[in-house]
Amino acid sequence: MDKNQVANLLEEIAVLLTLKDGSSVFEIRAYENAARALGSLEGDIGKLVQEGKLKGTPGLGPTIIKRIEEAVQTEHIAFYDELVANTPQIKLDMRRIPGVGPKRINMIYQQLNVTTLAELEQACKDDRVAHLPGFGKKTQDKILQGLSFLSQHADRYLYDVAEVEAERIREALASQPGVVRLQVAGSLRRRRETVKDIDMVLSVDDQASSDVRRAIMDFFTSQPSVKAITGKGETKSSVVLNSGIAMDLRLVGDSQFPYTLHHFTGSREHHIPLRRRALSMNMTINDYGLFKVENGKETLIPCQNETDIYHALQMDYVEPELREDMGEIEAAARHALPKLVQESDLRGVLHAHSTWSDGQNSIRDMAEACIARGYSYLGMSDHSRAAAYAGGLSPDDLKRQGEEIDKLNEEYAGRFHILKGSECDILRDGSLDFPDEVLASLDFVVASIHSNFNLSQEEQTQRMLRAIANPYVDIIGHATGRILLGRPGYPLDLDQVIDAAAQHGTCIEINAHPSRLDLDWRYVRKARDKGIKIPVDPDAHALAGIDDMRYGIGIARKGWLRTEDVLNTLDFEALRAFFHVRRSKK
Ligand code: DGT
Ligand code: CA
Ligand code: ZN
Repeated sequence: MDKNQVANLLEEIAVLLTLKDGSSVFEIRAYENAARALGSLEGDIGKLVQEGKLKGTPGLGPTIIKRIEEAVQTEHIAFYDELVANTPQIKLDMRRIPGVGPKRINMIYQQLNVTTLAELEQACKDDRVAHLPGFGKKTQDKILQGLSFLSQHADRYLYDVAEVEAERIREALASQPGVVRLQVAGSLRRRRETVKDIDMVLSVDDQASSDVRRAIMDFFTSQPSVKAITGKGETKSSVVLNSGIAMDLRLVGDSQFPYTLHHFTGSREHHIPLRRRALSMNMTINDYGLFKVENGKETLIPCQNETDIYHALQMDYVEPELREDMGEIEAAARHALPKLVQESDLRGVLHAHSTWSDGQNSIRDMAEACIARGYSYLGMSDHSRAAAYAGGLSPDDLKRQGEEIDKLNEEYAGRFHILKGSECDILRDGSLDFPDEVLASLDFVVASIHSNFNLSQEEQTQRMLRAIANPYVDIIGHATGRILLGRPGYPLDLDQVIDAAAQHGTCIEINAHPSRLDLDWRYVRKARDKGIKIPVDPDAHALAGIDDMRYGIGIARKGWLRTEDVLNTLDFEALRAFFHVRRSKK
């Protein structure tokens, strides 16, 4: 387990304790603090455990250190498993309803005697939830909306959660005798923001015996992360993992691998026009192969890899991220696909928080972490005063923070640069939380909505348009405010927002946090087509958050972005010039 997974597990323990009768507040806080402490720790957790270096870390008591060691050494925490087993299923189910926290869950459980979400829905419809102490009609409506959101997103998982699970199994399988090729397929390979299940394709030698195939399938279904086996054969096995994610493994002879990988990578939507193209060229394509059809007879067109398949169809290779039927088939046929941005193209980090607001690390620690990752700049953007819950800064704080940044920049003497910025709240009327002269004193400004989510679409759009038109707003942060699998974004006419951003030269970020991935990739493409520069921003609240940029790159690629479309692929001088020019134009 890596640090983030352990921290997540500790956080889960805190929540489960809250759901348990008679837990001590201190114990709950201890797990919350420990999760936070881990997030701000630099270095490999396995190594820290091995060298006994966790002792003395602020926020980590002896019991919790033991649990962390257990997690690292055994991949699980028995105390957590026990808590899960002892929590009523309906409480766990209710956790997935957007906007319902542990306190409400406990109240519903104690007072209403519901055992399923369907029963809870009925209780809302019978008006029984509104009458609970501290609930009311509005809360009841919100729960109903949450339940409907949930049923639309049932059984999907965040990309990062599925990726970790898939990678663990891929690594284990890769070392098995007889495995020739092995690759993740499906929506995970296409880097969708959420996935239903994990699809994997594995090949063995065409002549491999049944024994070899069976041994691989036995090994797969006996992995420690497998909770249940739902199907088992020599060509396909299906399991459910401990996390609840289902996984299919398909096993083929190596000559069939490219076709099968291509088929199960999808998407279904990509395959439809592709199949049409094949037919128009007297070919047919399925998971067994690509065939030339002549006089009703099919002959296999030999392909070593997916590139060969696309070439046989007189197309350029289509990256998995683009296989969504968004015009990639025609572009590949015209040899006009974009050369997609890569993580290694990123030169620096914009949109990050420090202990000045709700971040967990100092500016210096954040800067050092950026340097360690090869970046050459860090744009700090702590919250503004309206975000009081997040320790938002006053103009005076901002000035003092600027002095700290000046000192650090002096120390780094051009080796590394910290930009002075703010994640400034967009107020209800679309004005900004700082007056112009304060904003003008900064190197760059991210403007975000953190309040008044309930305005009408018209009001919310006008609010956003006003912020976009503000000459000191360089970047719009997490444009829609959505939390994947958590809550939909506030209502916004994104086409109007994109038009306005293009007109004013305002950037719209891809917030790389795996629960946000906001702007959505479908709109990233539209923004790019209008010439908007798009930074990939980690919105890091701790050192570990900086590593989220890779999820943002996945979304950038799904949005057809090239290096030149992504703002923070610019080097420091070019970035500074970019902000300078766009501000002086106003
Ligand atoms: P997901 O699992 O909902 O996140 O999305 P996918 O794309 O991974 O969908 P999944 O797991 O149902 O199937 C994986 C790929 O296999 C899919 O993208 C295309 C291919 N596939 C599966 N079933 C069918 C089918 O009935 N027709 C066609 N044309 N392709 C299919
Ligand atoms: Ca899938
Ligand atoms: Zn924010």
